[in-house]
Amino acid sequence: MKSEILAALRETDGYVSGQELCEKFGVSRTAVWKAINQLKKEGYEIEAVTNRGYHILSVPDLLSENELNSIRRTKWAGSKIYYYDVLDSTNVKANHLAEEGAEHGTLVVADRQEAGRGRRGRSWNSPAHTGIFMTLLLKPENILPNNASMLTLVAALAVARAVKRVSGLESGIKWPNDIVVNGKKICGILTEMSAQIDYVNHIIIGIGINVQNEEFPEEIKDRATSIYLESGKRIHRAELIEAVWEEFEDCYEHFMETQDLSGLSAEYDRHLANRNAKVRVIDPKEPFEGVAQGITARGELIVDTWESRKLVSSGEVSVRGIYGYV
Ligand code: BT5
Repeated sequence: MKSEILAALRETDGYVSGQELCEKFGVSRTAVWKAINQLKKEGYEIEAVTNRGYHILSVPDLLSENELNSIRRTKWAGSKIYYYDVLDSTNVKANHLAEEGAEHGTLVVADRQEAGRGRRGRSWNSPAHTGIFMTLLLKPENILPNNASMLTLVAALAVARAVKRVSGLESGIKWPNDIVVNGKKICGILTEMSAQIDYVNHIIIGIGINVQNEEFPEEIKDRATSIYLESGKRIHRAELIEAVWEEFEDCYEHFMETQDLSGLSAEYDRHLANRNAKVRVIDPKEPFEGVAQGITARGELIVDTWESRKLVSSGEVSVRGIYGYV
């Protein structure tokens, strides 16, 4: 009920009377009063004016289920939200939930991770009260395992759109899964899948976004940045989470129509940070250099070398700028 009361308070710029809330939710005045007090304890500033009612003055940068549910505008992403102050990794949790039967659209969010994961055993720096660490569970009925890796690119585009919408920052995508601002990483995406040869059990999309960070550990400070550091703005993490999944639903719909990126690749290319840049493709078999041109409808990076055009698929390959990280 707390999140419904919160939603009702947020819907209006003015006051909502206690009576209205009682009637709307079929509860007693004491129950409303208790819920308001709990919200205040959590950091919401709510004023109560005799004869007028309650009015919300400010909202804390919280990621609780109440907060997330009270601003939810998505159709299915986040239909069930699990929030934790701390987890080892939201991807690990989402995987467990998937195996226990959690539904398509379940979202796991944590304020801090103790073992945040990057790709191929790397780690993701996940301190408290600063970032977004979240994982969406997909149980699509008709997706082929070979197509699942493209979802990382779908999510990257959704994050780039959402960051722009909420903070005003223009970001680039460093193929395939990094979102960068001014050459530094603000977001990483880790997509994992449980599948048989021709059948997907579930897919989880883990997204980490640096939002309020003011500094980073020595080993990543040259290549990591945050929305705060780049824009000077203190945006609400919950608002950004909501925006990411709203944009994701739209991008995902395009993706599912064709099960490839044909409807999204032009927009992805506009965001491609290493477009027209010289890159080194760190292929364990045969590293090479060339100029990145864009992506194919299957999400491969098109790289022109001095002798031929090559299509790079994400799997085992890393791409680095010749003159820096991007
Ligand atoms: C990624 O891996 O970029 C995927 C990161 C996914 C993190 C999310 S958080 C929610 C969900 N739950 C998880 O456990 N994971 C996902 P990769 O491309 O391998 O990049 C990892 C590298 O980025 C590290 O080796 C560092 O160099 C750098 N790095 C680590 N933490 C960072 C941070 N907070 N910001 C920017 N760069 C970071």
